[in-house]
Amino acid sequence: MNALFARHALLPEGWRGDVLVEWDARGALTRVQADARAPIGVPRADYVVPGMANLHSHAFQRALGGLTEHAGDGPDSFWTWRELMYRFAASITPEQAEAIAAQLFSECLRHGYTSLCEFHYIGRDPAGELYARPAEMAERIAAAGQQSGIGLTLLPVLYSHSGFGEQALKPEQRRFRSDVDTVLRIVEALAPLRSGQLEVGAAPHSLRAAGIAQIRELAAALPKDRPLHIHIAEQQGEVEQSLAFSGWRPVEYLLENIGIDERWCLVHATHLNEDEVRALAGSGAVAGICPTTEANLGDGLFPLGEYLALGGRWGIGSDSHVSQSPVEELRWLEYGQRLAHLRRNVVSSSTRRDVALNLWQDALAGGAQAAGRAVGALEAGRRADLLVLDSAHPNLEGALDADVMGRLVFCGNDNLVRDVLAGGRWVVQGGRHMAQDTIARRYRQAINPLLEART
Ligand code: NGQ
Ligand code: ZN
Repeated sequence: MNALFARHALLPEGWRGDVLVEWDARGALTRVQADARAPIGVPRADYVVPGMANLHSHAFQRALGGLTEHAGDGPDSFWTWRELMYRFAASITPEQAEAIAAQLFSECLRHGYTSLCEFHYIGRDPAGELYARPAEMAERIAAAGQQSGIGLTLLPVLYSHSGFGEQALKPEQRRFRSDVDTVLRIVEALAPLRSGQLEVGAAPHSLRAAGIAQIRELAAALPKDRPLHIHIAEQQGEVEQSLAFSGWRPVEYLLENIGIDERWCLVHATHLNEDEVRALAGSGAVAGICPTTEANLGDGLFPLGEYLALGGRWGIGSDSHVSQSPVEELRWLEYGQRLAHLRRNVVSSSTRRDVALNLWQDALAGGAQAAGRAVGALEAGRRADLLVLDSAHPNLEGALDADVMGRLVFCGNDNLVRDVLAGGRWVVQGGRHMAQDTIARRYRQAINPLLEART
């Protein structure tokens, strides 16, 4: 039956009672009616919230989680981590990439993400040649998406240089090499996969890996309704390189040279001056904040308070996947600000006082925009992506509407997501993903050769 009756459901206007939710065979919501009567035979739930959109992922990095936490000879940094990551990326086969992605996606679903943007840059084989099917690696991600049931936005990546000023790629970047034509070929090859569950955009990797002229060309050639994502200003080193090359800071440089608007997601955007905060907030683009990865890599803290005061849009990504939980990302996001500014309840205003609710709703809106898909709210016409919380868990005992989200986001470490509907399919029930065992078996087989190769 394509219906659910929720005693409490989080709708765009806030919590409502007795909500009847219906969806069609294609997985789109057809009706969301509050103050309804429960029809006989329709399953019931206590607390229902929209599934979260994950706006930034490199799926293969899931298999590297926990393996880069030993100190090297010198001071470790983002850049030394990157060398380890490149080494890991060097030999991954299409089969392994698919198995790792399926594992990741099933975990993301179990923790409450119902869609994900894959920023996908291993496009070539280990020798640096195109596969016989140029979209082979992206198609593997799509296949993993189907096995898991998660909604996807595939972002084939433009990656031509190793640094500002069109520096030649390094040998260890050979699997990533692409130009505007290759990216557009892959976008075209993926076109038949577009559906309610899958969209295709594109992503210049960074101002280091793509020149301004290339970015302009790609943005002009891609259909106007498709999302564009870019990594930017994640490290102070990048800011310095940008200044040395162009005289501009990275975000300033991008905003001055490319018409940045709602179709753009600027991933990280950690290091901003006041003018950049104002310009980015005013652009309508989404800041793609990835708190656990940014913490893991020692990036720094996004200036969230200032950005929110100017109406800036943002969402969350799990990026390198040291965490697969939106609760953990949102908690870190708020806690980082509390620690830096010695205050509490940062993501709030006099008219919006429920911090966890604000975190969830804002991340949903930004994540949906960055995904370029009709997701992010319990509302007719959007995807049927929802989470049923475990109302039998002690953390939800006696919960009022006003404290459900606070308990979900800020209390304890148990996963309160019990059932997950993604694109109109129940893909998680009782905390278990429908294909969890098969997916985990393939994952174990896939990563063993990679772990042996690692030195
Ligand atoms: C990536 N990851 O492409 O996976 C990047 C590192 C780079 C993050 N920025 C590589 N977290 O930016 O050059
Ligand atoms: Zn990234």
